[in-house]
Amino acid sequence: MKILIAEDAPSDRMLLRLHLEKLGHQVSEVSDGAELVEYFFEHSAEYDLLVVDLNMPNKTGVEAVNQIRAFQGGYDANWVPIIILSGSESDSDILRCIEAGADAYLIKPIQHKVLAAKLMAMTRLADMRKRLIAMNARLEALSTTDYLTNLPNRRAFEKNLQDEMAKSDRYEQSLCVAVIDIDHFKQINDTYGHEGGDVVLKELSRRLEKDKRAGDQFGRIGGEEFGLCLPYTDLENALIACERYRQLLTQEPYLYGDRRINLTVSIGLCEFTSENNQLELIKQADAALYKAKRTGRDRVVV
Ligand code: GH3
Ligand code: MG
Ligand code: MG
Ligand code: MG
Ligand code: MG
Repeated sequence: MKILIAEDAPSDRMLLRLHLEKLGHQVSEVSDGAELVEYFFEHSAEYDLLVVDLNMPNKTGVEAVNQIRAFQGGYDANWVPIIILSGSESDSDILRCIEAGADAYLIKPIQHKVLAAKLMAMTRLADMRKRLIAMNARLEALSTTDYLTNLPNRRAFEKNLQDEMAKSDRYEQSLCVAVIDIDHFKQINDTYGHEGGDVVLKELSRRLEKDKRAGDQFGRIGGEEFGLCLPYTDLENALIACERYRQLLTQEPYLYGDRRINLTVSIGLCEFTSENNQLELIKQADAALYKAKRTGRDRVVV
């Protein structure tokens, strides 16, 4: 483990360091509470554990721990366990330290075996936490990513759109939304099988992600339907962008084994105004899409 010690008494600090190093840990040290807070805020990602003396000048161990815990809540990726060392056996001191956010309290003089045991327990705590964070990140990715195409799914797309709408409102910037739908996709499935259809959906998504303008956001919002959010873009420029996307998706055939699949897409586009909410916005883009379908497909309609 990489351990940071905060201890004002030089001899205590040296003994502690030697002992921890003998146990195989890497140790750095600071000599008071203020130094601890300042140093740790800069280097929190580098350490696995803090060992903090209770009585120190400038800032006590409790004050330092309080500040560190206020700065990094329980879900901060750089959270580390903290052990307090103190000469005081007072129950209220123990309570104070744990309340401030310390995870263990050891009474000086430190018994080496007790310290080794606490280190083991703290390591277990830190490992469990790391695993929870990793699991949480995996679940988060699963719940926002479309399994087939790896694009944001409908839920994630709507969340991103909501955020962009709020920004657009606040900074008085234009924002456009489009729905892209593959024309006669059922026929593609009928001709090449569902697997051929899937290959097309994946390749189409890859093209969108690869050649999208900076800031544009896509999501798979239905079977063969994709949402497009164009921040900082007025209708005139959105039309140009959508026309470019239409060509990107339709100019080159899609390869399925040795077969080449040609397709067209229809795009419905609309502009966000502070009067329409998200639901209405997508509905409006859907209405434009319907019009594109009715008037011959293979086109962008506002
Ligand atoms: P239109 O031009 O009017 O949009 O016609 P369309 O055939 O594209 O529209 P329709 O809504 O009738 O058909 C969409 C098809 O998309 C039907 C459905 O089986 C297919 N589909 C939906 N999700 C998937 C998928 O994940 N993979 C594959 N291969 N096909 C899918
Ligand atoms: Mg001290
Ligand atoms: Mg349809
Ligand atoms: Mg379709
Ligand atoms: Mg459709």
